[in-house]
Amino acid sequence: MNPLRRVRRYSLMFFALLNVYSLALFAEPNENPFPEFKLSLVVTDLNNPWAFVFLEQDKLLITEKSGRLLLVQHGHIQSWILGIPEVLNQGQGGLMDVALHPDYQNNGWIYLSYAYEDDEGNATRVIRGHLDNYTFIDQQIIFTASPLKQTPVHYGARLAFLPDNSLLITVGDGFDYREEAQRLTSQLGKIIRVNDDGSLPSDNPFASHKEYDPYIYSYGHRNPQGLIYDHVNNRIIAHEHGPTGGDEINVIEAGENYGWPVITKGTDYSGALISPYKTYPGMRLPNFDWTPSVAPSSMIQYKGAMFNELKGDLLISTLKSHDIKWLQMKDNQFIQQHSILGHLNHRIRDIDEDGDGAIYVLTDGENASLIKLTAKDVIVETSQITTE
Ligand SMILES: [Ca+2]
Repeated sequence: MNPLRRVRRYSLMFFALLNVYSLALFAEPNENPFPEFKLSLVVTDLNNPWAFVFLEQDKLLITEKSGRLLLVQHGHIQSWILGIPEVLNQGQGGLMDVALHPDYQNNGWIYLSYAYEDDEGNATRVIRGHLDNYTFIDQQIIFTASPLKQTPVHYGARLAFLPDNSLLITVGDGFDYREEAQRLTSQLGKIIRVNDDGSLPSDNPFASHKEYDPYIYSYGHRNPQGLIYDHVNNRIIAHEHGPTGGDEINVIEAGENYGWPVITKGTDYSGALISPYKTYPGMRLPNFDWTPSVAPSSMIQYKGAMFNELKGDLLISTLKSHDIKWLQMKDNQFIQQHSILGHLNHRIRDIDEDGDGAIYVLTDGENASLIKLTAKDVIVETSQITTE
């Protein structure tokens, strides 16, 4: 047997055992109230994946940092998509998020974010295009963050559409450029809002300020990589990586300042204080904070019917704490969190749900997998589990 086959067979056994373990774990009385579920493997052998999106039930696109966009159907990689522009695959950068236009069924627009590089530096860039069989065509550049930076880290790069079809894009502070997060002339450390074709929305908060960057929607961010529109409470929610401690969830409002690097509950990686301030006039405090850090990587608001107990709550994937945080909401407030999947001991990069409400999580790094969580009483088709 070749070594790869052996590894894959082992990993299947591994997950089969985990499946039993997770059921046993949640059978304990007074334990985690997360509903019982089963795990199955959808795709294995992914190489540093970053995000995925469902084109339809059982058909999805997965990005890999190297620049590959994979089309996966019924648990098998059908092809990788041709025509994806060259990406800067270095540090935290590469091909990153993938999102569908809210009217994708009619217009077919697919949006990608990635680390763009030219002779002068690098930036978070967003493009859109159409899928024509296995080729990405009709490409248009929607956004390129300015100014260019030299560090291959803190890109943000998460995409989310608002109900008016405008697009929010997170842009990180570039790490070495953290003071830029407070400058309204720079797009670093910001949440950006553009129309779906990349043009400027006339109702952006700084659209009429000649001296400010009109694409800025909110500022004072570090490296936000979770971004959703909360359809229950009609608001925007983002999370961002803090330094050491100080990971945050913020309710985002137009034109507001979220404090970085003037106020933070975190400290620098060296242990040094970033700022003497914990509060500052005109700067928003986080709605929820993780200290020590969990390294939140992505987020959904659960909508499906499969796990009714989760409806309207946030599910947040984490890298550092190797789990999914279930953040319960009540009357606009974030009231309590529970953790699941910690026993897998994997960094988790992305999370989403399918049309049935099954939850999918994407592990991080080399030899990564897409794993499906199904409610205990739902029959899992074994054909969806990738075997030899
Ligand atoms: Ca903050």
